[in-house]
Amino acid sequence: MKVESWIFQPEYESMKREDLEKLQEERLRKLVRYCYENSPFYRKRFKEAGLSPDDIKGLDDLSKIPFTTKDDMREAYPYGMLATSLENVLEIHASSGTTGKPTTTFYSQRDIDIWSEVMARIYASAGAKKGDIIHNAYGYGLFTGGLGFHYGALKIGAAVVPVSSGGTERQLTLARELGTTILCCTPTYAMYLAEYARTKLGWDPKKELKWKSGIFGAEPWSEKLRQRIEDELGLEAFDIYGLSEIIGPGVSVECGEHDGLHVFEDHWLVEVIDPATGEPVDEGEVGELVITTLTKEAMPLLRYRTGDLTTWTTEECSCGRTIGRMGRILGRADDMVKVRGVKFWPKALEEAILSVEGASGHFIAKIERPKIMDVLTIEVEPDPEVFEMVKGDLSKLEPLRKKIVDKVRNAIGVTPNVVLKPVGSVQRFTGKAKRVVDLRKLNE
Ligand code: DLL
Repeated sequence: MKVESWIFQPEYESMKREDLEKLQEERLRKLVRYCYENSPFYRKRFKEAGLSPDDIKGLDDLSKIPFTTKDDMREAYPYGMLATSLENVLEIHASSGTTGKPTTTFYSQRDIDIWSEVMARIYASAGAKKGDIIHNAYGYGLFTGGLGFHYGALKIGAAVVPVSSGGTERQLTLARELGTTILCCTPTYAMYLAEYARTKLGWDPKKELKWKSGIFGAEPWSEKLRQRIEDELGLEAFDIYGLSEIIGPGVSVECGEHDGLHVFEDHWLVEVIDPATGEPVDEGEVGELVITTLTKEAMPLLRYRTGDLTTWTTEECSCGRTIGRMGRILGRADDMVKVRGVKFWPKALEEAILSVEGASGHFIAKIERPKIMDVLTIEVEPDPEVFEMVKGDLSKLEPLRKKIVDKVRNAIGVTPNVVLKPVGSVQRFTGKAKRVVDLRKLNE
């Protein structure tokens, strides 16, 4: 199904690039002065770099400003990145901090207004409008997904069902009974919803559910997964990108062309750099995304290194937006796994496995080093229909298993052990999926 994608604020999303750059320049100058005057963190940074706000006159001076990193954010925990008085703060989010110190994000009223605005643009791009019923299955809580999608729905005047994550059967029942029209969740959860509807409830999801579009993000996902979700749920799937440090969801989204994600450049100033040297890469080349928050108040960030790898283009898009587009995220530099010296991203495994007919997208990959050599073992469930056909006798699916081995070997250059598992035995995720487990680290 193709929805009617529209532009919420053409005055910003479709402005002449010349005007956009002027606006960015003005906002950058203002922001730099604001940071210098209000953020103890940035004042110190500027002094250490021998910089004064007067040195930043335009976009060409951006590279004089030092990068801000996740480590800076961790060190500043809990309040060190705040650039306004605590009285102006209305909302605080924190990361789980499972790998080190957590990080915090602060929002003033102005920041929440910006968040609502960029999320409204995202809904419009995915064809949502007043009259729609938003099924918001992103987690509400410290994770920014739930609330970000909530604020955007209010802004466009759509009804939002704050179902949050988990309770899959209840989600599906509610979706059917209320007739929700737009699905918002992680792509892996969308796949699970489709599977659950089909196998556990015996529904044809396309008939029982009214979802016409889905806004999926918070984790890397492949074109193959998009195809599966679209085929099974009969909706148009849009990729959305964002991160808590910048705003939460709301940095960029696909339009109806599905040829990259439009970044709201009036708020987010983009650079793509070579992660090793910090130098800019050319348009179209892969590099690390760096973002400067041009308009934020409580926790503005200058040249924040996201760790996410992508490409960038300012070429005009046929949707009518003039703002630039980033490519779909390939992965994070630190999520890349190395097996027997070969590096790859989890997304490549997903793409390879889903390209095999009869394989489901439910898999978990484990990397171990029992002796000298790394061993990659992938546990994969067959599609429920295929599983049913052989009456649960997985030994009858040897050709399928071999096909998966071949596809993965061709995709990443490492031969995996593939083990087929009964349907329902591989872990399901309601939020961000973790499908590659590196057991070498535990044994080090
Ligand atoms: O995941 C915000 C969000 C919520 C985005 C809902 C989209 C939808 P964090 O938990 O801080 O925030 O995680 C941010 O997730 O740096 C990327 O590595 C990854 N990520 C987010 N969106 C995408 C995407 C939210 N569309 C981190 N594709 C980011 C690939 C994504 N990776």
